[in-house]
Amino acid sequence: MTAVSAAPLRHDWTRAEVEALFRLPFNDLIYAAQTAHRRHFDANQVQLSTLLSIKTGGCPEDCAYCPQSAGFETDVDASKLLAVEAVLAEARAAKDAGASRYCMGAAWRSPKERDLDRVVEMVRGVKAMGLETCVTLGMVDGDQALRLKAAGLDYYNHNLDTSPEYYGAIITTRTYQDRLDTLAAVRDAGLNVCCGGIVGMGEDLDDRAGLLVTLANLPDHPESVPINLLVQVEGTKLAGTAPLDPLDFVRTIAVARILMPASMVRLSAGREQMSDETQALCFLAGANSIFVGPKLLTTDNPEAARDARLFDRLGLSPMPLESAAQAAE
Ligand code: SAM
Ligand code: DTB
Ligand code: SF4
Repeated sequence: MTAVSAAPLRHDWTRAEVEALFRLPFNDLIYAAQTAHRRHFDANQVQLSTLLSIKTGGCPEDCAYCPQSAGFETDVDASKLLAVEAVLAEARAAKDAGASRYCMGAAWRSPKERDLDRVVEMVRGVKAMGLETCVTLGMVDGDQALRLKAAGLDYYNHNLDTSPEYYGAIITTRTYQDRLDTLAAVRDAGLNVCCGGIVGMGEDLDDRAGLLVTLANLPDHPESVPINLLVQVEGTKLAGTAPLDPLDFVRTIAVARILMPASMVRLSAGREQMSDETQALCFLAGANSIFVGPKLLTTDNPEAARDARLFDRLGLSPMPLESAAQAAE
């Protein structure tokens, strides 16, 4: 099935409208989300991405969820920026394992120029393998975004994480506006935007609505919207947070799909802790991208065999690179 055009994309959602979507009877919400999904995508294809931490831990930021913040005692060992060749070897292996997109993440507030030089080489090399490329390096300015674009970068990931109201309870070392400024720099450089957030951080329904309405009302919808379920890591400020009802997670995916129908909605962190049945509901609600491989950045992700079994049980197949690229057109 090829993508068909649908109603024009909206950027004028009100908070009340989005909260009302969250409160729909579950079946009505999922039906609306699946309908929107089928207007733009093949409902039985899911994009496979691979993630690599190219610089781990020791981060100066205080994000309350993050095991890589230097402010928390966690099991994460800090390491320096990897060598270009080491990253390219990992990317080759990911391609051989069937990934069509390769994402590289660094535990930085923002990249230093010398570090960016090396990341530019990584992007060039991964792109030359025919993989879609994505990096997440913290805050970037216009010049840095342009250098990454020139190297062949397809997507820049930078999350808003939560609603503007709840944000201050999660991060104090950079502002919501800092994040919006980075997103504008990325967009102005002609890069595709990958931007989403985390749920299960003790926020309420209004905050989940506030995150999604902010994303949907950006001048352009992010082409990729990662929805992470908090992975609770011992030692971080959010360890011990009351877990989110899995059906409220599914609702978040469904509302993201309805608000941003032509974007890739990525079922990101938290799959290792989720049942196969919850993941199946996420796909039904319109999630069409996942990270594969045994690790996210520092935490566990399902083993390849579990994902292969799940795809088999659900009759899902990996999305070809060309179909994923259409979402970014
Ligand atoms: N340091 C850069 C930054 O924060 O801009 C890039 C890497 S950072 C680890 C990328 C994203 O991972 C964060 O924005 C957050 O949404 C997500 N993340 C980090 N720790 C997480 C956790 N424990 N559970 C779920 N998502 C998490
Ligand atoms: C995103 O939104 N989720 C990914 C990716 N962007 C870089 C990262 C998830 C990290 C989960 C915690 C960890 O493994 O350290
Ligand atoms: Fe640092 Fe990114 Fe973790 Fe925040 S989310 S502490 S910026 S690595």
